[in-house]
Amino acid sequence: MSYVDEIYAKVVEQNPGEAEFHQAVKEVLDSLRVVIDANEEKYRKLAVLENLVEPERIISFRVPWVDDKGQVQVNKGYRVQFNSAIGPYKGGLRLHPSVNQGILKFLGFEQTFKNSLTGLPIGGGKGGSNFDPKGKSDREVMAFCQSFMTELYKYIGADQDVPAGDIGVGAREIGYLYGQYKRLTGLYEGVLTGKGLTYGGSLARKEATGFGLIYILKEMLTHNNMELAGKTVVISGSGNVATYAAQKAQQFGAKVVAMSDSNGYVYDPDGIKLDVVKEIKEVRRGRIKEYVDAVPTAKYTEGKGIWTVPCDIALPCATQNELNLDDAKALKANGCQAVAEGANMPTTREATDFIQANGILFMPGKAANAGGVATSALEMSQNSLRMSWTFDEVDAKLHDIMVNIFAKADDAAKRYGMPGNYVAGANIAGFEKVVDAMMAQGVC
Ligand code: NDP
Ligand code: 2IT
Repeated sequence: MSYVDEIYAKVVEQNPGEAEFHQAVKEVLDSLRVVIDANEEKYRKLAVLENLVEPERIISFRVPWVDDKGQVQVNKGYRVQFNSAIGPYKGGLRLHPSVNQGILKFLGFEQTFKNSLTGLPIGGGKGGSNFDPKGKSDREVMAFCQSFMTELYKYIGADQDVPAGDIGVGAREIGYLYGQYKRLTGLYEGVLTGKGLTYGGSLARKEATGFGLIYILKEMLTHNNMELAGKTVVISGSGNVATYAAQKAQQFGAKVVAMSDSNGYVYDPDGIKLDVVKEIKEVRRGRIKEYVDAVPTAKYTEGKGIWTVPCDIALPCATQNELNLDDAKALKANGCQAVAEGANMPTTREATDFIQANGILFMPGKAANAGGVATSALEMSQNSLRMSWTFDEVDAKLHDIMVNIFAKADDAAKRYGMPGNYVAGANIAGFEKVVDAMMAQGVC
């Protein structure tokens, strides 16, 4: 059996019930086959793949808190410290009822390669809880965050592990988490990123994932003799990534016609009005269906189905496995020319294979959404320097990083005879740096 197949079989056997983790490992290992086969003896001897698929550490803990009725609630909390070969663990915290250890392992595994691709000194990690922030009061969210940090603070630090936001974690949650870390440790340090601008946050971090997605999309289009201006774009989700992807796409002259949340999607043939979306989502924490109250010419459809809206470019920016084979076929039938993943693993393996086999350009999440974590690393740099850069300075660095990530993925794909296969390119380029650092540091 090949080394790759052997390791994948072990991952399935030793991590039962963790479907998303299996999926992420398989997708990465499959596209690394060429590299691994060429170095099989050396990698086997050093157990490179065994090390790569096993998190360095998983911290799992109880999170008790009191709700507004005086009832004690208990959630599960986790931090997966996946790989520290190239820097302190770095990656977001997700608060969503679906969170479990397998999902956080898939995210931590992906994060390791993504962070490597940024070119910045950050290892891979991910954490979170099955706590559902939806419908909770600010006080309840604060109580949860304080309890979560009361356990987590023992394992993190500015040079050790630096969490940030992800689904369900934005400026409000980071603020409560930071306050509790400071109170428990007495340290005012860059232990979290995505902080508010008054206490160490970086300009452009909020926008970074969405902006970065559009910068790399534009790069991919340009290299394939296409333009973003004038294109029709569909974006799933209406959270942090989706909103700022839409904003940057519009700035470049594209027309965003649909956005969604977990209840349904809105279609606005005149182009989504982002001030309306921001008012609903960022100010009122409301539902996307409220969009039609402000824009009666738009149409709201309950349930899934956003990928049936005709578009030139599809940007899945909500969650994992939200774009399946049928969705990919619908996109193709409607003439879609490019897909770039704002979310982590939003496209199923079958859908990815179909998209690539049908000549639709495809940029995988670990390259496409790396702008968020890259800007988090820039926030860490600013905290260490005890300085802040201007919005334009951070944005320019973000732009350069995304252009570089495209170049690395493009180059690795070409080096291994798969030009245009940015999935393989991103995985290979991310892998090369992490594995080089792991081997240089010996058995540890
Ligand atoms: P937000 O919480 O701000 O927004 C998430 C959006 O996705 C919401 O519209 C939400 O709808 C929707 N969504 C979440 N879960 C589901 C689900 N199970 N089914 C359908 N819709 C869902 O999160 P972000 O925008 O920060 O994150 C979106 C994606 O981008 C995630 O995959 C995340 O891992 C990834 N990412 C985020 C980065 C960041 O910097 N924030 C960086 C890189 C990647 P609803 O409100 O109804 O739940
Ligand atoms: O998936 C991701 O890259 C993030 N949620 C951002 C992580 C970070 O540390 O900024």
